[in-house]
Amino acid sequence: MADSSLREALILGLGNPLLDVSTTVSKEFLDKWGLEPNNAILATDQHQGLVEDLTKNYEVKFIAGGSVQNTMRIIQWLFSKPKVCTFMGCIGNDFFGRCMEFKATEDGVRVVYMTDPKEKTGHCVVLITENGQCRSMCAFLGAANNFKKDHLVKNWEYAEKAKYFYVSGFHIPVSLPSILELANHANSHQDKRFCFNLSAQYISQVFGEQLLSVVPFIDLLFGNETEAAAFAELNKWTDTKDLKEIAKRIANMGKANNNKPRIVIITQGKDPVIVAKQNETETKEYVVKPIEASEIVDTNGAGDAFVGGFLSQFVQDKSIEECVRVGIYAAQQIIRQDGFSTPRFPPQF
Ligand code: 26A
Repeated sequence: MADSSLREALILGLGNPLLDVSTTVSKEFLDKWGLEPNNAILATDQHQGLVEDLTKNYEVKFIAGGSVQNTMRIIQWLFSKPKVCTFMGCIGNDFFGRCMEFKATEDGVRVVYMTDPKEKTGHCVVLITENGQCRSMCAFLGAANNFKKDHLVKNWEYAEKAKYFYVSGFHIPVSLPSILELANHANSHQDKRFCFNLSAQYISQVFGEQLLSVVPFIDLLFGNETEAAAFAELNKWTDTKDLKEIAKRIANMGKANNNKPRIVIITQGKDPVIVAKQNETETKEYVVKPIEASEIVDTNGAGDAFVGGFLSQFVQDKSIEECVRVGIYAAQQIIRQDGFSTPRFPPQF
């Protein structure tokens, strides 16, 4: 693949580094813990003992995860050059943290973790049901929750070097000041782009005000259909449920720098990917080539991989059509696998 435009530290990701504790469970297990089949939530007191119950009754896999870190890893899989992606987040001074560092580094990502010696590395319980079609995630953030802007400022050279920034909505409750620091930096440079993910419904539902404070800086916004609907509700767009219309409205929300028109990309599983651009009347739909249900092992991380595929082309100034095509390719590779591991074979798209 021609990647002459790629250089070290071109992309900077900020998110929660989490170790996934993943397995397939029964519907009864989900019900017992009050978990929905397809959701991502933060663990509460109600989930104390979940990991113990899980590891006692099921064989689990420990896999490096965290949504932004996954996206950075898949981008690196698509590039032959290492360290194009830098990733920041907070881990504990423990075995799981070091395992994750090893894994991400092995995948070619430069990790610039903050370490909190007082907290354990965060983990995320990933429960697969319905033959791999559904996944319920419950995150115990641990050290990931303690990321501080100081760490970003201390390592500002990576922000200076980066041209593309990618942050998840998941990080809003963790360090909004860090997000706004990056967002403002990208905003004040005409050649830089700030990319963001809606991440989960609860971000719009619980952290709506904070989310809206970031929106003016977002150049590229990713989300799925349920997250877009929750965001529409936050904006009280009660007159429509049409995703294309919602995408268009998001694209045209107030922007701090109108010289960089916003692009909104909404995925909806096997249904078409919707792309809306600020100031454009037409919203595009891109068909997803179906894959056999029997090929689907685990949909966990499909959204992260889609963003990775998309950005891998976007940073090379490819057309939106090409970005979507490679996004779908990456997502379909990941759902053929158990857990979010970068494939052991070179990409072919
Ligand atoms: C704050 N929350 C809930 C989270 C996450 C998360 N990454 C960051 N913050 N909840 C789940 N994930 C990650 O999503 C990936 C699949 O898309 C999981 O770690 C999993 O690897």
